[in-house]
Amino acid sequence: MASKQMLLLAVAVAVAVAFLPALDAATEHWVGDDKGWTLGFNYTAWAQSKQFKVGDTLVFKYNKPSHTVVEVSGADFAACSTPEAAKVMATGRDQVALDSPGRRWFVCSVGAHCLNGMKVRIDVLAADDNAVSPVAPPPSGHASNVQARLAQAVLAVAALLVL
Ligand SMILES: *[C@@H]1O[C@H](CO)[C@@H](O)[C@H](O)[C@H]1NC(C)=O
Ligand SMILES: [Cu+2]
Repeated sequence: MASKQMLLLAVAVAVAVAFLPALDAATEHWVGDDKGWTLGFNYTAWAQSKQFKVGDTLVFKYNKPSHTVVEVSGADFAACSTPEAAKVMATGRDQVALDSPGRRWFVCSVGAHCLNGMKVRIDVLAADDNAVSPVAPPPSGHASNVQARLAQAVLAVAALLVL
């Protein structure tokens, strides 16, 4: 009789499925994917195709002397200007932790690279936003989310037992 094992397996599967989306691991985003941080790439379109959340990391990869990464204000982003005091990252593999929700702007400070498209705006979502759409009603609190998932798991197990 394997029924007890089957039941345990069913419970394990149901719980795992119910909790999978909640485990939503932090993502390391390679800016520009395999193209990296370079000229001739549309970072606006790139950023629109991604979802950034608190806990994720940006990695700007490029040939070291050719480019830089500078975090700027929205106004400087729009104007492609970099303030004297701005911190210039230039290692060729610059990592930026997305540690709080909100909008951030990055440009390359070399020559006219920013004007030629080496600029990217990143909208960082709160970590527990399952934000498929940012205009969705505010998600319920984490605790009630867990309760809902537990209820799902119990229902799934019950359904399996009935079958
Ligand atoms: C980059 O992509 C965005 C979004 O798809 C688009 O609006 C924009 O015109 C593109 N920019 C260039 C320079 O092609
Ligand atoms: Cu550049």
